[in-house]
Amino acid sequence: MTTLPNTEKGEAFMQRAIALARETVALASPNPQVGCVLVKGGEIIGEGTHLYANRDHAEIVALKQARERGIDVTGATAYVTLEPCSHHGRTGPCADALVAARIARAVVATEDPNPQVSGQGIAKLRASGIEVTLGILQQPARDLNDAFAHFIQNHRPFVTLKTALSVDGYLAPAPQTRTPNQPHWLTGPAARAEVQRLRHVSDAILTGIGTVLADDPALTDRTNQPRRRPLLRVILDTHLRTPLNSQLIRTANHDLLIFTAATASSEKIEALRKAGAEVEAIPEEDTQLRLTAVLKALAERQILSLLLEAGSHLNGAFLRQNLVDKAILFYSETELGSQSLPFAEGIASPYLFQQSLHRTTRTSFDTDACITGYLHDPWP
Ligand code: AOF
Ligand code: ZN
Repeated sequence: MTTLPNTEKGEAFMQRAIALARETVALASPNPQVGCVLVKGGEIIGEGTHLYANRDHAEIVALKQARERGIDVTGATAYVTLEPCSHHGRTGPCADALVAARIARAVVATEDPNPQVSGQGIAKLRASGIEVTLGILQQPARDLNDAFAHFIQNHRPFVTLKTALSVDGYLAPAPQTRTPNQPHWLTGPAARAEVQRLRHVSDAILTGIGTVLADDPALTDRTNQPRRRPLLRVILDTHLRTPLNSQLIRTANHDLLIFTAATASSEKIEALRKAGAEVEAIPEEDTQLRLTAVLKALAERQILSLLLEAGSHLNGAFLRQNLVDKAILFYSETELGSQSLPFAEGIASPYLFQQSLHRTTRTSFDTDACITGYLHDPWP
């Protein structure tokens, strides 16, 4: 008798595979987060995840674990959060390894959006007589790999705009009413901890020179959770005004990238490089750095996910150019008043903007509300 994969037990094994995949946050990129659970006789006989540093895919790790325990995997069921691959990349095809291992069934949460695989891994398994069930817990499995899915199809990072707003929809007090070099906090500690988590799940974070001068932010991932590569901190600074004594420069450690105009002064470039920043020229468009060129340069560095933590100007530019894929808006209970800075230049109200989001969720962090939603669905 075979247990049906869509029974509660089947779902529980897939839940376990998803939980395993979730643990690889910041350790799998630029590959997807994947988990695999091998089950025989109703028992888990092997488990695996993919860590980019270790090369082996999740299925291979799980097969090795079962074999190391001296267990024969013949006839087992593999629960995998992503379709087993069919191609030769840094490793051989997992579909072939599962066929060679003579498993009986595969339960797959979602197809691989990688055009080199998409459907072919499943086809390979089926052609070898392995029974494949597709789509168990598809949405939570996909949620783990939004950035991967977007990147592998569009060759551009998945951009998440994050902002903290007043209850009346403003980003910050007007500059003339503020103390320079000091951030103005709207949201509380719980929301700020969530922002740290958002930084942790991102490959890079980007802001503009305006925010650097106004807030002197560090833009670091302070979760103390392991990451395979440092969070790349990116500044758009057309005229190289980043102060040498800014927090960003003082904490630079092979993780600070300044994009500037081709016309930037070579002395300034030299000084910033000496201070530990990497400086790269980007073509201009209407006196601004071309954002599509910025995203292309980041893609070349294998940046799959980009967190935009910027001011009105860049928020507006990214949104107007339709380059934001997901938005996360925190609303505090504080009121700022109509003289304050807008959430995004050219966009009258964040509440109106929210109407254009899909798959919105509402949560709260103490007294702060959090609205998330997609502008583009990263999955095909
Ligand atoms: C799987 N299981 O655990 C992962 C998969 O260069 P490679 O060989 O590491 O291949 C990377 C591609 O393999 C990646 O783009 C995605 O399509 C797939 N990832 N596949 O069967 C895994 N991580
Ligand atoms: Zn694979």
